[in-house]
Amino acid sequence: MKFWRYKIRYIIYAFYAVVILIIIKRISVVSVYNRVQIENIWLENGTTNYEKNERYEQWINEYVKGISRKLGEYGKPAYLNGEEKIKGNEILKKKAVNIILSNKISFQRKLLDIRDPLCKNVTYDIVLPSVSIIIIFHNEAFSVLLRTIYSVLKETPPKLVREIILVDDKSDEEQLQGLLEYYIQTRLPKKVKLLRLQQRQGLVRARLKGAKSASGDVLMFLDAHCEVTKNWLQPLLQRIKDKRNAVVTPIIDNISEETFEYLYNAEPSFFQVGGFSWSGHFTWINIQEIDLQSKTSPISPVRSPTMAGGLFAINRKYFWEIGSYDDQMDGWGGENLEMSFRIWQCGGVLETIPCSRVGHVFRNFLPYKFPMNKDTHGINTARLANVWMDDYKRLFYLHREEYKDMPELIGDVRSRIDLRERLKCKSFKWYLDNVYPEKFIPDENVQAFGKVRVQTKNLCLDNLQRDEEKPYNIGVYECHSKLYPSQYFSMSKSGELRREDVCATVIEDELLNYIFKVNMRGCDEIEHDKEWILTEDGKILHLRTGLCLDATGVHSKEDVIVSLCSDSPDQFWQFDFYGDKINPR
Ligand SMILES: [Mn+2]
Repeated sequence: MKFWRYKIRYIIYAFYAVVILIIIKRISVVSVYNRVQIENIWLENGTTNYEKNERYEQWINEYVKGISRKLGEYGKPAYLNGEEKIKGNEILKKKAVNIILSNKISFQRKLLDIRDPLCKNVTYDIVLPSVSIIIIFHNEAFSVLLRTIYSVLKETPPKLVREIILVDDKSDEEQLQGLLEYYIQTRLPKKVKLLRLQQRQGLVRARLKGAKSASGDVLMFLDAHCEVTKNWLQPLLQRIKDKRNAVVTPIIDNISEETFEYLYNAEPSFFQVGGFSWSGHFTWINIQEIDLQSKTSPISPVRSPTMAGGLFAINRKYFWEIGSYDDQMDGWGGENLEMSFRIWQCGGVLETIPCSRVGHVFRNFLPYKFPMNKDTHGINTARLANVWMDDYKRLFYLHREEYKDMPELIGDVRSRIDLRERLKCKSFKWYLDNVYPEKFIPDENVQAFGKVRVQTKNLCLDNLQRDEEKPYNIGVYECHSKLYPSQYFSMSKSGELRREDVCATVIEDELLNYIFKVNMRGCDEIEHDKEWILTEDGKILHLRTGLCLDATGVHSKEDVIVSLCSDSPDQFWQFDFYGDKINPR
């Protein structure tokens, strides 16, 4: 008995000793490390370095002094007053982010835990893959970048993070030069690394540079204007550990570029996944019916046809095996759809993981240009269309005719086609059928499509260049000699008179009583009321009202109407094409 009591006591002593040793070691490592780093700075540039050092300290002091402790805490909206408010609005217009406000919000502000409550009961493996977090930036605001880094450091278990690799794509903002380096070396852990590119490379090549120098099991790409939330990384790593070919994204919440409010849907199970438009743009879409049905729990991974591109995690070796990026893509844009199609078509899966949530500052415009104002989004998308979209690229080129059959503009894609062959990737049709069955294909499996012409006149249905983001009325315009997107309509198998995402319904004109017009709105917003009948002789009849599409008395650029069906020649319409195949009537 006594013997055991002694033994326990010694074990406790030994335990204390180990704890104390660990603490001492930590302190000395930190101080030695800090000293070494600062000395490096002194040595860097000869005699002026001491001054520089002072100047940076002063700079940082001023920053810290400017921070207002409670501003923006817990993701609440923050506001400025007086002079600062005016300055903030000015910079918002120029840089698409309120940098004046960002500078006043703590680098380490707290955010709420907004995950689905079910996430709190999930346990993750004790051993998870390590991660290299890659953050590229070009002229990102210093405080926005620092908040991104701090939030990662704060919300991620250190043992999971092999390194944080910052890649500076040749910024010219002054604070991102020496000050940033000094700050990292004196105030951030050693695992935060900074790579400087000597020339502007654009998003793809900057990310590739970061990925090449990474050594973690998993690559986590993160934009430089993000804030991660509680336990954001574990669910992503767990999924990749369980499924090596899963490329995963968090739910991306919106951080307001005006107030830095952390916006999120109060219903935690509501989130969207990625789609695309035929013009080659990323869109947010609701979770598709097939994916809702196969869900086993509100927090299980959800398949996403595409990704927004800024934030995702991927097994590092898999990233290289599956073709990393198309390094001939310049600037910004298109690379996210390229990677999305490639992952799906070549045997991977793309998923949103509901228990991982990251806030991202969505900017209304890109605050910088690329050399020579190059349309990098268009060119990059043409590259991916040629490699991955097979015949469906026709729908992209409808929107971007200028790049059709123009290899001298878009560059050589041979190596990417070789990659597709080497990996034995599936067709784009397979992708549409299996991954994105809800994507509307305007010229397949439809009753009719193309321009819709009044049989007796040279007038065609036309969206009159109206904003398709909100409901609008369609009108008529002189028929173009070619099929342009503004005059492209389809009559779907289920009787929708529609365009890519918007469907026609009938409304009474607000000003003119008893005049009915054709209103376009999101097809999934209207459940009933979007059914039309295409008659043998060419009338287009709205089922609920029994009224017919009519151009009587309507001139070019005016709204088209629906009225009582009659034999008026202005109620007979002709589509360019009927049936599945392109065979003019
Ligand atoms: Mn972004």
